Amino acid sequence: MNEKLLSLKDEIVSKLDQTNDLIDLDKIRVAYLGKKGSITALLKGMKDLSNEERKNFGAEVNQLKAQAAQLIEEKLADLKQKEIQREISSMPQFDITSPANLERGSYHPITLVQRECENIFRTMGFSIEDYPEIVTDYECFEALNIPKHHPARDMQDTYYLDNGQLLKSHTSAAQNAILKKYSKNLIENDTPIKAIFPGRCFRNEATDACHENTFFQMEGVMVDKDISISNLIYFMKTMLSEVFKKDIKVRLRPGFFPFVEPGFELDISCLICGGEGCPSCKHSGWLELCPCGMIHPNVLREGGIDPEKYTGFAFGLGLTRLAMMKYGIKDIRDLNSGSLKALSQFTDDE
Ligand code: FA5
Repeated sequence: MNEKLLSLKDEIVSKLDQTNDLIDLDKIRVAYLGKKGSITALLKGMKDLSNEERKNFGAEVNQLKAQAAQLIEEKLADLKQKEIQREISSMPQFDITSPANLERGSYHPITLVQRECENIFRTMGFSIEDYPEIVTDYECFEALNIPKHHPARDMQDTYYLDNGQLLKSHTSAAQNAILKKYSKNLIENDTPIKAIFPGRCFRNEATDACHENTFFQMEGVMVDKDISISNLIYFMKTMLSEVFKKDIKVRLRPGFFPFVEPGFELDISCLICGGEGCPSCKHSGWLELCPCGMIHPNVLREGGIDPEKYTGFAFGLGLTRLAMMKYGIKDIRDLNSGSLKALSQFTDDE
């Protein structure tokens, strides 16, 4: 590689070494690989070179481009992992070694958070639905605008039974059945569909402090005439403010899920620093909590609802993540450990 390119590579490596922040990382990506980035400029400038020069130089610039992209990708994975660890370690302490209170049984932390969310949504007119853990490919994927071989399936590899059924990888698997169950009432009686459906989900993935192969989500849908993103924001904000017992600011960022359009990631203002910016929220003042969006017309249609007349929102709250944040549980694996020492710290007056 020629000297100029080598020094550019050194410059990128050194900048990446000094970066501890996703925003800065993106600035680096744009500065080198963006439309006006320096590596892109080198590629554009090749038109002025002779054929021979272009051949050698082009190969080297492309090599540098691939190396830079890989270095940035690795840094991104590293920063994301550190960010999750930081978020978890700055939570209130949960002591797995504290003596077990075996005199009195206690509810599991996820049960407590789930019941709290259910009560809040019930007061806002939502029904609570139960749904099987074993579902079909149609329920989990096809009805959600994820046909066979769609790349979105890669994110949700799960466990399959010999008969082709599978352990549901997300609570969205119940969406189609819920829409079908209530569509008649919506169309004939103008009764909006308002339902939440908490449930256990399964994914074939390596476990770590923040990922389990078995975890809980809570899905919610609302469908009616003229439902908009403002309704979604209102319900999420109300629910989160109740759960955390304080006013919670929320914001939406674009996110992709084939069953919503547009799709978002909903962030909450950081509970540790109150939105001022701290290491837990990578100094942005925000924490990622709940993917959501406006239900895709194909999904509404598949549920027997005319997307020309009705619109709706859906969200998929990570209930296990919420329980971890609320109770300051550092390692997700403690929740499935069955350890009475760990779990008996939670009591409920019910
Ligand atoms: C979904 O599962 C979508 N079905 C959510 C959705 C619903 C989007 C409706 C739009 C409309 P995702 O794969 O990001 O999205 O998971 C949602 C949440 O589940 C995550 O934010 C996280 O809190 C939780 N989650 C996902 N995988 C795991 C895991 N392995 N361990 C623990 N929690 C997990």
